[in-house]
Amino acid sequence: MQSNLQQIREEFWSNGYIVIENFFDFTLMDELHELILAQFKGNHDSCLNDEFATKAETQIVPWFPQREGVDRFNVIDDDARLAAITAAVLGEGWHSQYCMVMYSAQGTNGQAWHQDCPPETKDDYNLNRLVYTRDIVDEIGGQLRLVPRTHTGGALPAGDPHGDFEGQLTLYPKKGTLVLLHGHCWHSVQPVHGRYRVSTNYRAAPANTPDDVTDVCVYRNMRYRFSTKTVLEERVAAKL
Ligand SMILES: O=C(O)CCC(=O)C(=O)O
Ligand SMILES: [Fe+2]
Repeated sequence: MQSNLQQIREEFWSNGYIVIENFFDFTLMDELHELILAQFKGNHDSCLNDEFATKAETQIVPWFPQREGVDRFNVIDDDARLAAITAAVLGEGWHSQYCMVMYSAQGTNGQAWHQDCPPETKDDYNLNRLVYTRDIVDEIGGQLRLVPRTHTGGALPAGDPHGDFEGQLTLYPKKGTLVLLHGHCWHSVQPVHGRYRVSTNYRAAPANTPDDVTDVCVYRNMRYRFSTKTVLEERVAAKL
């Protein structure tokens, strides 16, 4: 393996995430961004139900462009550099799951702290390959927060859905930045007070990972199953 890929693999597995700036060129980011804006123009209906949004303190509108034949989004899947990095991190036999654009309108609360899938089965996890088509800045909000090294730290503690953690980092990915983030690593998205915020996630998984690995998401106040829209477990912080 080339030494830069080796380095990426080591950093990812040590911290649970890695940020690579200027990975995608601006022309491509602008092109994808225009397609995203065209999709969301006046159309903010979410397929996630309101009960979920309220309880999870998470307000995003997901869009799966490739499922609707918007093939231009394949360009990232077809990027040989990204494939090489993904193989370095996940090992041979990895596969891509889906591309999901996440749109947050002005005045929405982002995403509460979560793990994309339960950490108890440590070998079953998703890899978030996050692409940012515009800079994430304080004026807009929607900063990405995470707690380094928690990909091996077990379940997110029950508690305040948006509350602070010791050691948390706030990331400001820029246009063209690639963030790789382990699905078990604790992460959240800050509220959006500017016009809107978008990110695009090309999720991938190692060989032999069940297709529905991200069906159950772990929040600080519950575990939620998306396919049946049910709360699997209410979680309450232990009193001190
Ligand atoms: O939009 C982001 O920056 C992170 C979104 C997220 O939590 C995810 O894709 O799992
Ligand atoms: Fe997530």
